[in-house]
Amino acid sequence: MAANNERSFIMVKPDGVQRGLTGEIIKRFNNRGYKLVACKLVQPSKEFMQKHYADLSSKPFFNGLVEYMSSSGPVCACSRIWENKERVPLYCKYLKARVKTFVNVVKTNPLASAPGTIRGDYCVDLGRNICHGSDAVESAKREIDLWFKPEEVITYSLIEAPMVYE
Ligand code: IDP
Ligand code: MG
Repeated sequence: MAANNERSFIMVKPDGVQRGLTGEIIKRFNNRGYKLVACKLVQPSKEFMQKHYADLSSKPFFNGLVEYMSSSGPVCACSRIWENKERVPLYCKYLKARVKTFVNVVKTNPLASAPGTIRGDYCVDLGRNICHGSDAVESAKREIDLWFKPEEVITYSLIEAPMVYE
């Protein structure tokens, strides 16, 4: 089986952790065949969240976002590999669509998110949307490097892979 090993970064936000939805969110990605390669609970500082969301620093909601992400409880940071047999250029597009679709169908606002997606099923407000998913392979790389030490990202074979992939 030829597999691409592009990684995504997914994070259960503080409201998702506080509401006991961490397992549910991890399960959704597991069920679809994503391989979990890193996972930890973190209480990020404001400075850390400012770095994570640096490209949104000019937005009016930036301070509230940083406050929300750093003050009300831990977040659960995860990295996953979606193993498939597509060529990499195609795959990059695919990962973006896949992760964004799982989280929210490219909608940040939960009220606009389709039922069946994580945001569409579990939350209501824009500023309490329970889950982050990187929006591209490049941003996933940046986020994984920010959140994990290299030794925290584990290499292993998924025993069920031949049952998921032809
Ligand atoms: P995304 O999480 O769907 O990729 P981004 O535009 O990257 O959305 O924004 C990051 C996060 O900032 C969102 O998930 C949400 O928590 C928050 N956010 C985005 N837009 C608003 C807003 O207009 N008001 C309050 N919070 C917002
Ligand atoms: Mg985003």
